[in-house]
Amino acid sequence: MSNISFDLITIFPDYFAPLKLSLIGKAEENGLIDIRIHDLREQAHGVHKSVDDTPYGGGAGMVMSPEPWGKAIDQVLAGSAAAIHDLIILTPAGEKLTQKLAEELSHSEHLIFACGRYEGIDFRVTEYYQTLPNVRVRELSIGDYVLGGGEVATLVTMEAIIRLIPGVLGNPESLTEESHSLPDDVVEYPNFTKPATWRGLEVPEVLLSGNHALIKAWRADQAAQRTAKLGRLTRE
Ligand code: JEK
Repeated sequence: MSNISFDLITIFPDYFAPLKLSLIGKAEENGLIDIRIHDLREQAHGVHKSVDDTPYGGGAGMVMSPEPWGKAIDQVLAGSAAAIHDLIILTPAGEKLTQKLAEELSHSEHLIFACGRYEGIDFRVTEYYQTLPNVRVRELSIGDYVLGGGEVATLVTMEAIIRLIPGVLGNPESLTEESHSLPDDVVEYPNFTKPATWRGLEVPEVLLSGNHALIKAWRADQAAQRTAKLGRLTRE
């Protein structure tokens, strides 16, 4: 059994309430994964428990100080028996999350997610943990738009990873299908279910025909049309 551990570090632990729900909640209940959430603020000192400061070199906004991050990450590392740790730092400047990367990360033993806020985390945190032989640091972005922090990006990344862990999905057939058509280069055909007529709209007749070869060809054609419309390249 895999039993991947996830440690999330954030100043907003409440963002992770939805991890109790649905697929991820079940995976944790079933013992397939372990999730621990850490409040970065607990590593901050002083009356204000401040975790940010003004940027060297000037500029707008605030930068997260390295000290609380170092303490929080060291504590997580000390509490883990894993041989290798993947430290994921979400940042708009990161490598784009892809299905291929999610697949790779689903084989990890221990994933640590650093969720920044403000303008992000002092870069020396990335630099320091890159020097440790048992830590793989990855700066990731979930897409080309600007979020307010790393929490939602962490939820997205975790969902993409966790559904790939053996035993998490009820129907692993869909995973086999996905491995042949990655979502970043092949677009799905449209789906229909009952009733056959809804608000005057009919389900395409071919899908009611029972002719599986014809259905397969129709779906391939629909997927190709949608793919072309998005200006993407179809494989084959
Ligand atoms: C982590 C803080 C907010 C907002 C500065 C960035 C170019 C300068 C940081 N796909 C994704 N989008 N956004 C994030 C993400 C955002 C974060 C943090 C992840 C921590 N923020 C923030 C603005 C800026 N600009 C764009 C111009 C920096 C993300 C992921 N993953």
